[in-house]
Amino acid sequence: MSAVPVLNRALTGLPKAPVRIVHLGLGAFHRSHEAWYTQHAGDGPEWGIAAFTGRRPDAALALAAQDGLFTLIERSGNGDSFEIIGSVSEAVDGADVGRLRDMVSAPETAMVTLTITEAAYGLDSNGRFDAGAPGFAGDLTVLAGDGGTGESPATPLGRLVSALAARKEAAAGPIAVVSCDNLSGNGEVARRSIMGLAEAWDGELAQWIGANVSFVSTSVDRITPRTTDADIARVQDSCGYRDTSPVVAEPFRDWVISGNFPKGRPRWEDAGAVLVDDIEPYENRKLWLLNGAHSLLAYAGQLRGHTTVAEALEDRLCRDAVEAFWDEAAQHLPDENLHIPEYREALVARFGNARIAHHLSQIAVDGSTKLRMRALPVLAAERSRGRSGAGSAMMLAAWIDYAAANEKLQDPLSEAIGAANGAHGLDRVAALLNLVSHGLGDDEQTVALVAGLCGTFSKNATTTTTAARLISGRNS
Ligand code: CS2
Repeated sequence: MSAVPVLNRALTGLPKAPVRIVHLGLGAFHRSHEAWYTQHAGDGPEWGIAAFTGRRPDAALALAAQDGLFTLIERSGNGDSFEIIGSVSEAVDGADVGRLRDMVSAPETAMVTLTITEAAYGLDSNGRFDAGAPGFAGDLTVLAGDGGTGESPATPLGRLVSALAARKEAAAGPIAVVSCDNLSGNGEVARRSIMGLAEAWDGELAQWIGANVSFVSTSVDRITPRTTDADIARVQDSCGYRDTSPVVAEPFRDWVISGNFPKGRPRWEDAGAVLVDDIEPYENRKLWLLNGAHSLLAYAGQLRGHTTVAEALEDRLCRDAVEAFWDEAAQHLPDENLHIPEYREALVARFGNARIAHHLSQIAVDGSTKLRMRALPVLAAERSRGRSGAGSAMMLAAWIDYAAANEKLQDPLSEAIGAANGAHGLDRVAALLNLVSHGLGDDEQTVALVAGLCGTFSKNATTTTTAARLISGRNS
């Protein structure tokens, strides 16, 4: 019996494109989204990606052993289809900051794209950049030592600022920084964080960045669950080669982009990406309706004993809470071009794709940062119209109950959450709300509203509970 070959370029005939994109955050989402769009751009063969991992080298080592190639398993409700993606020309351990500096300072490099997670931008509970946030203070000490200590920055943005300094030194010209994280105004957030770090380190670099770096905002979308051993086995059975790093995604994908690319970009629009002047309405639609519902399901669903998004959506209590939140959010998405009813309908179908085992625990991480963007804007907009905002408050209440049920959360504020959990009753709710947004816990009405909704998603709750009636209005 002949051995199963390992995926590689000779096997596929896919050439390696020259690197013109540097990416930070080599995870499954980058591979199912930007790497796919780049492969499908008409001029894709001219645009290779050098992708750096975040904290661990594993993903880079595994991909490098396959010449950067991986299989995208597109998983619909009816079956799987397989495609080899070849746009990642180089996969690098993120700790290799020397390589990052070399790549970013190459004149051919046109952009740095980011999927570094929302929490990595170092926003404080008022949404402002905090140079004292964990990690940044250490990076600034390392940067101030100018490498004399032999150490390198450890955060993605610390590494990027070091690499931008190399580009300035090399006089390699302007460049775009493109955030692909789920933050509203992500280009502007990236600008504030990168400028904040640069200003704290070297004023001349900050000036250079101000004049040479274009910060592009994007709204990204493709549901990408974690790859399992069964997925790896399925690729081998169906494709006849061994791939240690396939990625699974739903058929749907979307990319809305706004900003300038001073050194060009792939023709992503050939693959369906949309270039717009005003990205905010698209971003709000995606962040509130998709990501907001995801967070609500992540906490409510797990409290109810569910594991995946599809399972949680089947639960009437969770589904009603989602619909109530969507009703509220839709009030603040008035543009007809956003086609909200159709968008909602499509989301129900996407979430309901039970062949995509999208784990609620994966979505539940970093809640303090995510809820700031997913629940609070709708809550504030509702309250400014004199309405209760109970649908959005429900998301906060579910997170607060989830925080009580899980001793150690994966969250940039996990320690403070642990401390706040030590308080009781309204004080506890207020302390936790203050971590999502400083001052929110001082708003007595909001605290009372959220506290009144806590307990809604207990395992034995039914749709006839008072809180459920309060949010849905459809069961009363
Ligand atoms: C999810 C997102 O984990 C999460 O917070 O809400 O990763 C979501 O699956 C993507 O934004 C879909 O495009």
